[in-house]
Amino acid sequence: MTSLPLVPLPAAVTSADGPPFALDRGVRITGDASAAAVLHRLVATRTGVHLGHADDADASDAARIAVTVDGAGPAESYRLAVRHDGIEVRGADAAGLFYGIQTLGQLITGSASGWTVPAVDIDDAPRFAYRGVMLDVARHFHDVATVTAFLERAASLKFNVLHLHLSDDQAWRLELHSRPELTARTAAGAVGGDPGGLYTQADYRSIIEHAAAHHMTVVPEFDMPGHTHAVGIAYPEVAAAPALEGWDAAGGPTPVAGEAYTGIGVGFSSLRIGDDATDAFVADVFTELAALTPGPYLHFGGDEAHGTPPADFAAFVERTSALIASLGKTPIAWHEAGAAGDLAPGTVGQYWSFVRPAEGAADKARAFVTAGGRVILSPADAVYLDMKPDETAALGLTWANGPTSLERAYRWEPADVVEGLSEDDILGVEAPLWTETVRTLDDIDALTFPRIAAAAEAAWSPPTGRAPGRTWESFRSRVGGLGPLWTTLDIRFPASPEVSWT
Ligand code: TNX
Repeated sequence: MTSLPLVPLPAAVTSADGPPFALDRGVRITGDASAAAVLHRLVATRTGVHLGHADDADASDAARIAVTVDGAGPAESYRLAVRHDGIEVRGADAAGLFYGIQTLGQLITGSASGWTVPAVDIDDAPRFAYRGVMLDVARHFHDVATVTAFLERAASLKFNVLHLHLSDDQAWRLELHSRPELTARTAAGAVGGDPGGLYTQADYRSIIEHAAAHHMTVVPEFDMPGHTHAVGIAYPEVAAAPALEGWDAAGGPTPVAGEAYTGIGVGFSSLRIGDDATDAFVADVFTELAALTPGPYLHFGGDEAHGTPPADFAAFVERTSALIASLGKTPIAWHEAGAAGDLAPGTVGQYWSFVRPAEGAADKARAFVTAGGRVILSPADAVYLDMKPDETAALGLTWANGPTSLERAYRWEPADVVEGLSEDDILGVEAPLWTETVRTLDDIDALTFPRIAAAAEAAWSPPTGRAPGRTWESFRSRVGGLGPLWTTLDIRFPASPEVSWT
C-alpha cells in the first residue's frame, strides 16, 4: 500500500482493516519519556492538538499511543501498528523509535474539525547506516539557528548525519584555540562580500547536542590541501603560492595571496606540502577537532587540489589520513584522495562524480574499498542540492549536467553507480548543499526541497523492485501528500511542478 504520503518509503507497509485512529485531546501518550516529548511536539505542530500523558488524572480509559524501545530488529528499525483504539510504535533503539514517530507524523490527516491516522502496519529499517546531508558554511555562513532548522528538516526524513563543510578558500568558520588566527582573520568573509560569521566552540557543541537529540551525528570537515586560501591569510607560512595558470576568471575576482577571496572559483590554493610548519598546522587543527567532536568521523577534504602537485597530494593524503586514524577517528575524504597515496586502513571515500562516473572517478572510489574502507555516494547530478532544479530557478549552479529535476534526483540506484562495489562496500548516501548562491534559510529551503526527499529515499528505502511503491510515479504522489506537514513545519518548499501536490 503506497498511496500513503510516506517518504522515505518504508520497507514494508500493510494496510489494516477497520476505522482510523482518531487523534484528539483525549488521547494519551505512554512509554519512553523523550520519545513522548518528540511525539507531543510533532502532533501539536501538525494539528494544534496537545496530547496528554498517561499519568494524567482522567486518563484511565483514554485511547493510547504507546512509544517504546524494545531492542528487537536491526539498528534504527521500528514497527508501527495503528488501530482505531490505539497506536503502538516500537523502536529497536531510540533512533528507531524516533523514526517511527516521524512516520506517524506523516500519516496524520484531516483538519481542525478532526484528525485521524489510518489503520496500518509498518515494519521498517534503513538500507544504509550513513544517511547524510551536508551544509557548506564556508562560502556563506549559516548561524546556529539556521543549522538547527536544517538538521531538523533532515532528521524528519530519517537522515542521521550532518556533514559541516567548515573551511574553504573564502573563510574558516570554527574557532580553534590552537590556531586562533584562522577565524580571527578570515571568518568575516564570504562569497560576494556578504557578511561572514563563525562558530565558537560553545556554538559547535550546541549544534552537536541538537543533532544528537535528533539522532544525527555531526561529521566536521576541514578541506585540505586545496580550498585553503583562507588558511594562507591566517598562517602564510603554511600556504603554497596560488596556481593561477589556466585560472577561470568566471569564478569572480582573481585570488590575491593574503587578501580575502570572495569569488566562487576553485582549485587555485594549496598548503605547502612536506614542510614542518604545515605538518604542525595540520596536526593542531585535527587534534583539536577530534577533541571537540564526539562522532567517529573527521573529513579532511582532498577535493579539487589542482594547485597541489600530484606527489605532494599523495604525501598529504597518506600523512593526514594516518594522523586522523591515530586520533581514534575514521578519516573521510572526497574521492580524489583514493588512489593518490596510501590511505590509512578504513578511510571512507566520498564519491561526487556523476551517476555515470567521469573518467577515473570509479577507480578512485574503489581504492578506498581496497584499503579496507567504504564509500559514501554523492553523485553530483543526482543529489547535489545546490544544482538549479530547473532553468528558471533564481538560485543554484548548473555544472553537474545542467539543472537537476526532481525526477533525475529520484531515478538512480546507489548499487549501480560504481561498478564492483558490493552493498556492504557502500556506507551510505549523502546529499550536499554547497552555498555559493545560498544565503538564508529560505534559500536553503528553495534548493533543498523537495529533492532532499529523493535523497532520503535513496539512503533509507529498499531498492526499486524490492518494495512495492519504490517508483517515481509513487514517489511524486507520496511527496505531494507531505505538503501540509511541511507547511506546518514552516518549511518554505517551492511547489515543484513535478509533484502532484494534494
Ligand atoms: C564542487 S563537490 C566542489 C565544491 C563546490 C561545488 C559546487 C566538491 C567536492 N567540490 O567546492 O562548492 O562543486 O557545486
